[in-house]
Amino acid sequence: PASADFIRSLPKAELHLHIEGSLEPEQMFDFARRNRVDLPFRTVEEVRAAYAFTNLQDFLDIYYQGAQVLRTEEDFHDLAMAYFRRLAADGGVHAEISFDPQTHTDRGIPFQVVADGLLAGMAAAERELGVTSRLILCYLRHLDEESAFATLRAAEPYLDRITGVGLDSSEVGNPPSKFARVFQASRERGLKLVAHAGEEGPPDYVWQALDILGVDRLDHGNRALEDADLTRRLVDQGTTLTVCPLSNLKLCVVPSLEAHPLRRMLDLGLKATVNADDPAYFGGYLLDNYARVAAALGLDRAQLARLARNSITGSFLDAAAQAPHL
Ligand code: ES4
Ligand code: ZN
Repeated sequence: PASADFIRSLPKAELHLHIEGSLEPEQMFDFARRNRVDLPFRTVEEVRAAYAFTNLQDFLDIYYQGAQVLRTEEDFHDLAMAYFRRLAADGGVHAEISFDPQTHTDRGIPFQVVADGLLAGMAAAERELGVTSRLILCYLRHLDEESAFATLRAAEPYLDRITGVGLDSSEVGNPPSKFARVFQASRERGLKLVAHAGEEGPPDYVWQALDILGVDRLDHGNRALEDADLTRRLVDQGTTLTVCPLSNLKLCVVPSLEAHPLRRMLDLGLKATVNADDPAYFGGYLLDNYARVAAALGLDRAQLARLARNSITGSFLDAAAQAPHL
């Protein structure tokens, strides 16, 4: 089996990472203390014990609660920098990190505080670690389209520093079609488009992400495999799928890592990548995701190198910035 050292040595980009999902319990207590926020937990062990999810909504409830400790620009800077240090240790060279502005603006934290803090952390990571990054603004799909439009307006002064928009949160009952207009407006502003689809939602939601939103990349996409025509479309189009093995395991999207469709995706010719999603909640960062799914599925070095290469070519870096990693 491929060793962790081999995987670490591959230049890799992380394309599906919610920065709020990198908040470790220890950090949650640090931020709560310095911001004088009350937590419903007394110890790190109590927090970890609460991370026993069986579906997406159970996870989201605790993830939004954890984010309440994030209040200042410094918090967002420190959160991002801690993530980039772990990425660099895993042999990551680039990350396209998502953030959920509405989770913060809805509790009175200005968009600027969040964006300035994250952008400062991204600049520090490039300077100190040599890790490049891009920022993806995610609309929360359980909220309405008007709230997404308000978020796009708040982001207006930052659009030169935001690479794309995404769609996350509770999938079932909130189809991509609900956000057709705000995605069109986002595209008109020159933003790249991604969306979570086919994590818990049906293949029809993946069709909608392609045909109605016109996404440049698909987050998850697992359930696309239930539809042969859809699978062929994704192969023919060369759509990058940002797959998250440990997330899928924790949220019971798959019954075991041995049953994960990643190997099948590669065999079908889909452009799959490996990502951590919400590493503090799902039990592993980028290298853990590669190593554990590789062990469970018996992936060989060529398949791992393919996954790493897909992450570079599937990134929103231009060809000149990708070249050193290929
Ligand atoms: C998420 Cl795993 C996942 N799915 C949908 N929305 C999310 N937000 C953060 N993690
Ligand atoms: Zn996600």
